[in-house]
Amino acid sequence: MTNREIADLFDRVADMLQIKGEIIHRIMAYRNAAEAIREQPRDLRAMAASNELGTIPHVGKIIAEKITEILETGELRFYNELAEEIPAGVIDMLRINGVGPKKAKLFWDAARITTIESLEAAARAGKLRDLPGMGAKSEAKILESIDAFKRRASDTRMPLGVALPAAEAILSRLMQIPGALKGEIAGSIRRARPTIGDIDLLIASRDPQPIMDAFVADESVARILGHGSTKSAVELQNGLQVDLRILAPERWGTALQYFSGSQGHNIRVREIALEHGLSLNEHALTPVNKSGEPVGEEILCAEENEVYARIGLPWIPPELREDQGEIEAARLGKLPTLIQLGDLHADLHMHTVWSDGKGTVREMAAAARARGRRWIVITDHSRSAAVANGLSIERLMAQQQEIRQVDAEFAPDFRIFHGSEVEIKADGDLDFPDEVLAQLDFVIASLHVSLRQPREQITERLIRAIRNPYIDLIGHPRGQLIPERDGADLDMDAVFEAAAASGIALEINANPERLDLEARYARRAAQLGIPLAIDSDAHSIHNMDLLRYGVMTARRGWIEPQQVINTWSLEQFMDWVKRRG
Ligand code: DGT
Ligand code: CA
Ligand code: CA
Ligand code: ZN
Repeated sequence: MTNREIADLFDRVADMLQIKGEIIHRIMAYRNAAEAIREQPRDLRAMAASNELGTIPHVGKIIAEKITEILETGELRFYNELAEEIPAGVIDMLRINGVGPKKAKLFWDAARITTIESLEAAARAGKLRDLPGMGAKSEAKILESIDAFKRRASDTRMPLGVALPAAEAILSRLMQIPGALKGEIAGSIRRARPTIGDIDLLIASRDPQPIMDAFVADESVARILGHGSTKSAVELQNGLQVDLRILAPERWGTALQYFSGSQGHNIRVREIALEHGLSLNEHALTPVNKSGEPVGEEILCAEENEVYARIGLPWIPPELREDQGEIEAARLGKLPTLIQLGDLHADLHMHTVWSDGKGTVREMAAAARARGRRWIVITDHSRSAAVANGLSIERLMAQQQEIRQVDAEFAPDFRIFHGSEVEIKADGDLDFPDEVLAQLDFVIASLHVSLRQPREQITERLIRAIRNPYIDLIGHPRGQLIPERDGADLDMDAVFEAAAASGIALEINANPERLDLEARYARRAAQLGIPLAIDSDAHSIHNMDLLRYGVMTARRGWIEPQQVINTWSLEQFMDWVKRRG
């Protein structure tokens, strides 16, 4: 069994315990273990053999025993016992948005529904609406969710935040092998798509065999799908496919250009090459006549910029290569100067132990300073966010004292400001009154609850927050979760119009589970002159390193440094905040 299969099994155990109404503590033990196993790059079998299972977070003695049982017998008795009690289809129903364990049990007990298909049939026949706690509305919602589920099930893309670290780890191991001259992650990762179909690795070498052999034997590999001397493919423990191609260094440029995609971009580039009498493929440029027959020697490109230069274009940053106007901009010499991680001086959204974070104010500040930031804003959750241990007004004011004290310790080279991530409540009210907000240095407002309100209602709710002069930034504006939850049904044109009018900033939340605003919306917002912020939303020191995903997303959205408030000087930032009230 692969790590992923073991993780899936534990998730199913958690689902079953949930339907049985077990205590949350017991359910979370399996959920957390599943998540940690999915993120574990090393093969569990090897870790079990060397007695290292206990080094995996959330894997204690009981879980470790269960892993060992699965590895030795191929099954888990505890799971089998639960499966005898609960039909598999009832557990599948939990994957439908709006069907939690209570509803699944209700449908099973009261309506004998034990599969997603029979759930859909019952909803279509109008048989769910009369069950306790249900109605015509919730019945229609379930039908909608079943449709969304079917779309998702046919799409097995992985979040960038999972694929990129996996790709980096493998590539860095392969680059240690003598003879590996250049290496790069190509494909959709290089273009910073928020979800990834498969990983494409390229290596330049004159001696491919040892690198290929090491690749298919890598510790993260679960299955070998193909093993050749220049091209191989494997499936990782986490289910991702990786393609590796190894080529001669003099052909590096054409290969990297080709395998970085997108297909749409490449089609345009090939057309332009033909206008120059050149046929372009992954190996080379070849002079051709009007009927496309070769009329000269191959032109090799060792660097990617040579490919573009040969056809009269400047090098185009990979994040832009989606045929979304980059070819036209390149031809006109109007490509943007894209933002880079080093341009960010500040992180304006993070949590501490005061709410649901893991670090203290002092720890978060020290970690941010160590990462080269010059100031941060502490923005813990507000009082109605009870599950996130949101701060009451009293605790907020106590926190302010602590922040002022720690700020004095760090000033003047590094500054710590006091903010809040204020809930926009279901009725559209903000969680703190204006006179409290006025005492904070920088205020974020975010939607976390009732994200499925109808378009008009949720748009109006967000716009009310945007118009409040004490709010400086809207956090993760759309509320999407990658890969499983679409954003709220917002009228983004109306949101942008209100934001531009109020002068508020909108966030690109860098957490790879959010990446919200996503690139296309960030691009639109910036075109309208709306300032953006790129924030880690860190809940631990370690999360601060997620900022790079926000930068990747911003680059994909054509964002230049001055459009992002985290790149401004401290004076410029403080002036802007002061003008806002
Ligand atoms: P993904 O894997 O679905 O997230 O997206 P990509 O863009 O990584 O796509 P993938 O892995 O199928 O192929 C990597 C790149 O190779 C792709 O972006 C462009 C290039 N490529 C692959 N197949 C074709 C093709 O049939 N035609 C063209 N023009 N380019 C291709
Ligand atoms: Ca790919
Ligand atoms: Ca591929
Ligand atoms: Zn947050």
